[in-house]
Amino acid sequence: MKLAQASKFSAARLREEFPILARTVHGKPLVYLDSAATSQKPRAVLEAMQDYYQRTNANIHRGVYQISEDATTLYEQARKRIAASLGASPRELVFTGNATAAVNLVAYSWGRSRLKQGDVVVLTEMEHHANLVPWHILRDERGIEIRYIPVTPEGRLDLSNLDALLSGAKLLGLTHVSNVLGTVNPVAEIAARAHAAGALVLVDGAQSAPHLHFSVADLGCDFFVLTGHKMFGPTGIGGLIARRELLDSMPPFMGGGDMIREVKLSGSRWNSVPHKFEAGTPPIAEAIGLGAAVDFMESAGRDNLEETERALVNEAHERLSQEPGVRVLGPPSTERVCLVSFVMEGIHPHDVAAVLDRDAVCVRAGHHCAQPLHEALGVDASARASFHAYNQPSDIDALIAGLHRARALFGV
Ligand code: 7TS
Repeated sequence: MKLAQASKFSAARLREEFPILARTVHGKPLVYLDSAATSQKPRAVLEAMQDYYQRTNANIHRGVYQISEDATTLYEQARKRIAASLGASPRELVFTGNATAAVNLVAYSWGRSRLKQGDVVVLTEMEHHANLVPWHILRDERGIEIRYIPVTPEGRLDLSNLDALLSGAKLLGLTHVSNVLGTVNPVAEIAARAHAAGALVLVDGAQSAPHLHFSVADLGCDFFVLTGHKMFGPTGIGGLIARRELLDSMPPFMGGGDMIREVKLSGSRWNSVPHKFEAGTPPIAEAIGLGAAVDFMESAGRDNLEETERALVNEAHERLSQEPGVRVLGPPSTERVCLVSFVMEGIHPHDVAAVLDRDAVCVRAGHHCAQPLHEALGVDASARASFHAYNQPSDIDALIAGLHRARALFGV
């Protein structure tokens, strides 16, 4: 990757590594402000995947021939690099299809083997549906109790009643960064309090791993879920990071090839972790792509990426806050990363997004799979501009100009 050779980080050079950002839509330059939904992919990721398919494509963990062994090595090396980038050991990283699959793995395997009627799981009102619905399914099936940490009108977790909520809880599940508010939650502090109450902690890192530089160990959680496509990687690959003994003690979630040590008609014995949780042919090219994405972030410098993005989010937050008739959701920009959601007086978020699309500005509108959070904030929907380090200040100009056009068009 060229950035690795660059002595000094350049945001403009980073941007050039993303081929899609050079295209036009409706005859206008693409302004991509929906990275919280999925990030764009750098050339290094596209090339790593294409190279795998062109030179090494074979199934893994089973071939005795060279290219199968090479594919296995590439897949397991990707696991090592991805785990290391999050301060974890490769044996603690189970590859899944995405963050949703990782939460479901915990709910199905850990949840169904450990939770019985009346057991308590604590979640927050800020969760993405991916960390709500699997627990709702379990509640309907097992009769567990779910309690919620409320959100303040400013978009922070209200921790004033935390100890009471945690009393008797078996698990606390919370998002590290809100996909609607950008709020960075004080996960380490909350995890310590949950552990003191005897609960395990699941952290949803879908929005934090792409934007913040941290070690999962420092969060003090037991389960951490991530999704590759928001961190410059391809779709179809995510992960669950969990303590080794915890994974060892959990039953398999899905059964099939590769997750077994031995199968007889009378029964099966499981493979060791993480393979015990990776039944069937895994997303090989996708894991390799995510490994390349992690290398890309590291060669650009995680701190450089964070700094570039922080400046963009600060500016977007400031300018949107000054717009008449615009209500920005969530905390000040010092407490948030990666995105700014807002509502405009007199114009539905879907209409805002549709007007912006005419200028090739891509934002998401709706409840962003966080319906309870929108309800808590007293809005049906919002528009959301989200960033990665490949965005540039002129993207914010285009966003603001689009909002002015929307206001003129709707006469508000
Ligand atoms: N958790 C959070 C906090 C998320 O933002 C998302 C996706 C997920 C979990 C699920 O990730 P997946 O890869 O399994 O789908 N969030 C969004 C979003 O905000 N807009 O589109 C997807």
